[in-house]
Amino acid sequence: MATVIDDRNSERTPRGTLHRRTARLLTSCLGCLLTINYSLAHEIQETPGQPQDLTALSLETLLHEEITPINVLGSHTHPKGTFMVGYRYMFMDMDHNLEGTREVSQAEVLSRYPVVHTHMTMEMHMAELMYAPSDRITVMAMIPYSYLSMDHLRTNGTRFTDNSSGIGDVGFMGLFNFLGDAFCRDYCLFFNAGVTAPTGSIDQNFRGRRFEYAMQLGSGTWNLEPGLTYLGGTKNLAWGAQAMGMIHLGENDRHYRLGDSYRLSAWMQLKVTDWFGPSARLDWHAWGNIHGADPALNPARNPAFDATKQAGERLDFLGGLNFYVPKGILKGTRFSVEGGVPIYQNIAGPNMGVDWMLTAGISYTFR
Ligand SMILES: [Cu+2]
Repeated sequence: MATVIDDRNSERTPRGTLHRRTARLLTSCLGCLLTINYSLAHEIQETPGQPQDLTALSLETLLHEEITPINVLGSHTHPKGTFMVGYRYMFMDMDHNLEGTREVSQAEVLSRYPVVHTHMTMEMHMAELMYAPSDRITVMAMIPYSYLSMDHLRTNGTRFTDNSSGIGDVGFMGLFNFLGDAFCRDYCLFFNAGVTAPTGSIDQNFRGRRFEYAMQLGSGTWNLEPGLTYLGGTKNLAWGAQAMGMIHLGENDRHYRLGDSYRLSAWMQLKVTDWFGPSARLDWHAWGNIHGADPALNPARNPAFDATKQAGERLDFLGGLNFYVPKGILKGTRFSVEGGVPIYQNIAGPNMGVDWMLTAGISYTFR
C-alpha cells in the first residue's frame, strides 16, 4: 500500500533539525579554518621579499587567487588590470527518486502519480569573463547554456524523454575585497554582489505540453546573489569558504517565483608543485519551495509539477585536480576537474535525487 505522507510534515521534520545540525557543522569548520589561518598569517607576515610592485607580478601572484575550486562561483579575485576568460562544463546525473531522505521505488511513485521520472541529466556550458579595475575590486560576467534531459515512465508502461536546451540566466557579479591582503596571499575576505537577469526560458515544452519546473532554463525573475568569501593559505596549502544566497525577486510571467537558495562551501587545496594541486571540498545547498505556480502544470499528474514539493537540501563531497601552466606562451592557463557525490540529501518529493556530478574547466588569465 502506498504510504501517504503529509508533505508539510515530511519536509519540516527532517529539515528543521538537520538544517541546524549541518549549519552548525559548517560553522565550526569555518571557525577552525579562521583559527588555523590566524596563527599562520602571523608567520607569513614576517617573511620578507614578497613582491609589492605590480609590474613584477610573478606567476604565483597572478594565479594565487585562482587556487580555489573551479566550481565555486566568484571564489577568487584578480590583481589590478588583469583579465580572465574561462569556460566550464558541468554534468549532473540523477538516477533515483527520494522523498525526504527515503528512496522511493518507481512502482511506489506510479501508485500515486500517472508518471515517474527514471533518469535526469543536467549539463551546463558556462562562459566567464573577469576583469579587475583595482586590486580590491573584480567584476565578472557569466553566460550559461544548459542542456537538460529527463526520462519518464507512464503507468501503462510506455516511456518518453523530454529535452530542453538554451541560454540560462546571465549573471554579473562584483567582488569587493574589504579585509586582509589585496592579493589574498595570507588571508582575505570579500563581499560578492551578484545579480542575474531573466534571460533563460521558462516556457520549455513539447508541442505545447509544458515541462517540469526543473526542466526550465531560467527563473523568469531578476535575482540577487549576495555572498561572503574567505580565502587563506600558506606556501603549500590554500583554503577557503564561501556563503552565498540566491534571492528571487517578484513573480515571473508564468505566475511563480522560484524558492530562494543558500549555499555554504568550504575547501582545501594542496600546492604540490607550481603546476599541480589536488583539492577537496564540502558543499551544502538548501533551496525553498516555489511561490505561486505555473497554471499549465497540474500537480496531481507529476510530482515535479507540484510547486509545494520542490524544496530540498544536499551536502556534497567533491575532489578536484588542478593544473597550471607555469611558463611559455600559455602561462596563466589553468585546467581543472572536480567530481563529487552527495553524502546527504533531503528533498521534498517524490522527486529526483542526485547521484554524482562532474565539472571540468579551463581559464586563461592575462594582462
Ligand atoms: Cu578569474
